Amino acid sequence: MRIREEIINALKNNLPVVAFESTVIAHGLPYPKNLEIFRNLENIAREMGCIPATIGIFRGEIVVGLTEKEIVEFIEDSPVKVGTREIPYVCALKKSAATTVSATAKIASLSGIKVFATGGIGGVHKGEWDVSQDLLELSKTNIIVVSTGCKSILDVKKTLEFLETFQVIVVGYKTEYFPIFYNGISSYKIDRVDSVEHIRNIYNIKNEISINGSILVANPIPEEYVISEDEMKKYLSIVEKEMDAKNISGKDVTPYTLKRLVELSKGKTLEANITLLENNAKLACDIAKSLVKL
Ligand code: PSU
Ligand code: MN
Repeated sequence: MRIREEIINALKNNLPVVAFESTVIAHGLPYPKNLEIFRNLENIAREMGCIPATIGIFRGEIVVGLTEKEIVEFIEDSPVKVGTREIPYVCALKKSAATTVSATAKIASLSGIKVFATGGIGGVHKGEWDVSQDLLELSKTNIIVVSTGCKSILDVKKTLEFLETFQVIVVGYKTEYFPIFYNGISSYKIDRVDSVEHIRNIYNIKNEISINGSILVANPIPEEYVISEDEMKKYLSIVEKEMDAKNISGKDVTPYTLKRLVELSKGKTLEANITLLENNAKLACDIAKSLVKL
């Protein structure tokens, strides 16, 4: 594992560091917009006084803090998508791989990073058994993950029940309903927090009483980017039929769905995705800064 020197120094000196995942860049967003978004997220972090750490596997090496040059080469490598359990496999083959929420959370926490910003977490899919490693990783790894809840294609109720069974702390930032995108919020109630100080206190208490696992901070999508449930249903029924016909399953479901939604919505879901990623990056930075305050 290689951690960029700036990040090692920041962690040593108690400066705020925020991790970002690489699956959303490599598999969740179209090229070359994805590169622009990567740069945007890193710039937002810097403008807010934090050090960004984009995580991925680059030619067999786990990298915490991919550089601009590396991320370009990384995307050219057409990296596969890996959750935690696939990390050893791709490293042994010296391949490049994009890390999902599970893999990124695991690597970030191993390197001492406490806050991680993403778009949406994986969850329990509708229909036959398909449960993301993200959920299990969140129950084992000590990190604060800021996300816009999860996508409405998932079984939101079962996802929340899973998180409860595995004792993952879930809080809504300025909302008591679990957010989903692109519809805004679901009808499922969660605990509400209204400040980053509250999140910091929950984090400290959780650690004092040795509750293992993450805090999932669910940050809703801004109102202007909400797409109505009816409109989403229309797109999703098309995507589901296509996936059935093409036999798309397992880890290809999310990337395929994201790509088709962008096309079917004529870019609306892409705009929403970009905004929510930026929004989550900002909240993650505020949390990271609050954690390093003495
Ligand atoms: N949900 C999104 N956008 C994404 C992902 C999920 O709205 O980019 C990505 C994340 O990296 C997440 C992964 O960790 O997909 C989950 O994939 P799976 O369901 O195969 O575990
Ligand atoms: Mn899956």
